[in-house]
Amino acid sequence: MQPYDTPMRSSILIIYTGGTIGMKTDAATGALVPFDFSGIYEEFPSLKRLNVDIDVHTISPVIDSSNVSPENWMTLARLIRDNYARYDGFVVLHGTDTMSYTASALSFMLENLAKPVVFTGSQIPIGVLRTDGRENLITAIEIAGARIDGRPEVPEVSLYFQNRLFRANRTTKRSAEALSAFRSYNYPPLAEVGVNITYNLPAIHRPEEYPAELRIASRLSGGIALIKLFPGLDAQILRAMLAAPGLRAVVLETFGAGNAPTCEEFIRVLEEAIARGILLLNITQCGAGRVSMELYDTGLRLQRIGVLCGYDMTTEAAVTKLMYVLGLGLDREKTVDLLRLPLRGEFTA
Ligand code: ASN
Repeated sequence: MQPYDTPMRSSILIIYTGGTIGMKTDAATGALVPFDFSGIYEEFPSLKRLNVDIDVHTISPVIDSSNVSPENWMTLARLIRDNYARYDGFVVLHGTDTMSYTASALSFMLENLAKPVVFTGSQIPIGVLRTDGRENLITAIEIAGARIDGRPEVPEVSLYFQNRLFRANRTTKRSAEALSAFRSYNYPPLAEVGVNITYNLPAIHRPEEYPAELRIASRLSGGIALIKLFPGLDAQILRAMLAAPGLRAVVLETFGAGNAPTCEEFIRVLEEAIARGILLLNITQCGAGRVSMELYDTGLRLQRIGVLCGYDMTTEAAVTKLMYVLGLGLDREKTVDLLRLPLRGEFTA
């Protein structure tokens, strides 16, 4: 039993997958070499002052996140499931380039998650003096271990970067330069970090149950494509793309509030694809705002032929949601039903 006035210690598993955060400068050569996170307490002695016990698991081989694949996401999901009972929270260190894809995928794959899984990384290697990684890492650990009324403060998949905690499946990497690299245009931060960590409690999802075991997706579907419209996109080229063997679903990045050309040939190409059973999911190529297909004739045409509304979903969430939902192997009607529902707070209808 913990003494009454001592806050409970949390046990956190840090999963290091690769990316810039895991690099330090070799003192002898000046080259960037991998940082050994198992020596985390020696490197950051101040971590001992946090009320957490930390273990580190390094996924082998560590990768630049541009090489990440759905197989890596399965490995990550299994690792979290297999360690779920032993830890109060998880911090996933990941390259920033595709972090929003991995974090969005995990948000769908960890089906009954009731513990924090906080993704973070850095723009500057952790072993470089001016790194943003130290603060990102330490605060992510603190958030993963935080509790309110004996329950985890943020029991969902989140992404912490530069003083803000976001719902992971609402994020997108927006800068290859700024330290504040991520944005969540359509959902407020789950926490803002200044002198204190201020949690935005109404924005944080709280599960109805806190099951002891984590259920995860058993597979992710292939056959997903992403097509971004532009004025002058040739209908024949679009037809060829939609005729790709194995294609099952397409995220269509349209203009503004979900609009596309109304010319007959363009609409016919989309109609033919839908008739062949291909699912088309409409999201906007604008960062902020939403698809409302009934607003303009150019959107209404898409709605009438059976293009599905992606509301205010990010590209990352739309792609990984399709992989997850199609991977469930349900019939078309149930698949479409799940695409119309926010499963993990990934859109606001
Ligand atoms: N290329 C790196 C990655 O995504 C970029 C980074 O982590 N800042 O793995």
